[in-house]
Amino acid sequence: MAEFKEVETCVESSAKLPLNISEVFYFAQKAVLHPTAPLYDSREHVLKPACEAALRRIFKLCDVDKNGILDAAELNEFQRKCFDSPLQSQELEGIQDMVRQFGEGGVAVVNSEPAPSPKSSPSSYSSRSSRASSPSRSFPSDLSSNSSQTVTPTGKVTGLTELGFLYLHTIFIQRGRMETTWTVLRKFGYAEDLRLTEEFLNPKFDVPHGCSVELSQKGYEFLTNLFVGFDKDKDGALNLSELTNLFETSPGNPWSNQGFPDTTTSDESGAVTLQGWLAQWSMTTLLEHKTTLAYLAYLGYPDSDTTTALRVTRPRRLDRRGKPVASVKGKGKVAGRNVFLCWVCGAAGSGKTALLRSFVRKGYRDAYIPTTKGMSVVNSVEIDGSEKYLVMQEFGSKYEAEMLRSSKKADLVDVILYVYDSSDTNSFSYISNLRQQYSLDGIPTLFVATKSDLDLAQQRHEVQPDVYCRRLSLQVPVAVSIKTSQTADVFATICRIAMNPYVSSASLSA
Ligand SMILES: Nc1nc2c(ncn2[C@@H]2O[C@H](COP(=O)(O)OP(=O)(O)OP(=O)(O)O)[C@@H](O)[C@H]2O)c(=O)[nH]1
Ligand SMILES: [Mg+2]
Repeated sequence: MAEFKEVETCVESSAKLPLNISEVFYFAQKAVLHPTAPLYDSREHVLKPACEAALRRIFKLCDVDKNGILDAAELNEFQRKCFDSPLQSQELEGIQDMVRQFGEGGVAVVNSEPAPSPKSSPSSYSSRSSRASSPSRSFPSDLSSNSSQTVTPTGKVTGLTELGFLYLHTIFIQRGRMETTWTVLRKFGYAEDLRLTEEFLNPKFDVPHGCSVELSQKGYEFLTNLFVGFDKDKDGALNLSELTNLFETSPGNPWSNQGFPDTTTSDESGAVTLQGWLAQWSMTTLLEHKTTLAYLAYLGYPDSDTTTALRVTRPRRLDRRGKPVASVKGKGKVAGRNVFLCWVCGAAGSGKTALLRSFVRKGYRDAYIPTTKGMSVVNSVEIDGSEKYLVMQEFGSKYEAEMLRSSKKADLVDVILYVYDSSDTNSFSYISNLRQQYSLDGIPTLFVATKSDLDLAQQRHEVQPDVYCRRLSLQVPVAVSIKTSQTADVFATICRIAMNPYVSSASLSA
């Protein structure tokens, strides 16, 4: 076995005596189900890099309070998730002793300060121990317990560091307990190749056409806890380094090329607030719920089934048909939907971006920067005491027509906002043409006249905007000036329309 490292086990057996017959089958099965090779380099006596990386990631996910140490409660939760059985009392202590004997830095005193992250590779310690030539089944501590704190003689509470966690798995493997490490890896969604499985990242989740996806109560709870855990300076916002830490167990910030954090509310320094964080996830879930599902897996959602963090709403079509939906509080037709999508259309320079930016409380800019690629922002809006999320999208003049042409995409829109510049004579005809070109009448609609701080211009159009709207039985345009912060409660108005879609659809009267 010393020469041929690929040999997992050597068992002396005899069919005649008989000797070790069941052992032969046991070890043969084990070699297939819990192979050593992907985990451990038997020549160098170290964990293989992919295994080490996976275990480091698992450690981070289990370290709920993010102090760099797994304390008794965290280890017990880990134990519950992986082995579904309690730790024997004293075992926690036994584990720490074992880790201490194995190498330095594996156990640390639990305090409020984060433990320094391990710099040294476990290779520096692993070579001290050699792999047992035949696996033992006597190793008792598959970490399990009704967890007692481990306390040093000086009365200090201790726990396992990331390095200690790696030591522990090295010990398991060296003692032939590969199944323990494999169980842990599989419970955390890893496949044989030590990558997260496709089913874990992208579980089956059916969304009937026209329905939308929102976060469930459990989903919001998880994301709130995550936020609180990573808000190390307790200032109620996640700054860049806190966000980087949070996304360390994932491929990175999923919104980095979408203009985040300008897409949601943040504090003056640009750190995302809890409100902004939950709003951003509400938007992601509405627009691309598969990203949310993958990130729930990456970020350590506690259920093995991540779809419990989501819920599917009823189709918008049903809300748009039938009787008008009377009350916002009503538990009738619209009850349950909390996240709404609003498209913002209008001529170039009419003030769409300014409106979107003001919605997420970003400062007004005098300079005109035309929108070249789509932009989506989200914020919460309080409607009669309940909180709704409103997602507002602008596409840029190049893509606007394409979006409006796609009836499949338009089925997912709750409100179309037609924006025109009230100081520009040609602005209104642009949206009137748009409406003529595409059949968008079934979608609830609101007109907004921007730049009300400037002189009102007569629109070069057969009828003036007020008359145009009245003819469609729609509300007359809402006049706003972002420059002077006069938003006329337009965002709440949009939400109310989204919640009462029947009453603002032009098709009924056009
Ligand atoms: N006076 C005044 N100017 C405004 C107001 N809102 C926007 N603007 C200015 O109008 C110009 C265009 O605004 P944007 O919000 O970029 O217009 P847009 O509709 O997004 O333009 P595109 O992205 O090119 O389609 C900018 O220079 C803004 O500063 C307002 O309320 N009052
Ligand atoms: Mg723009």
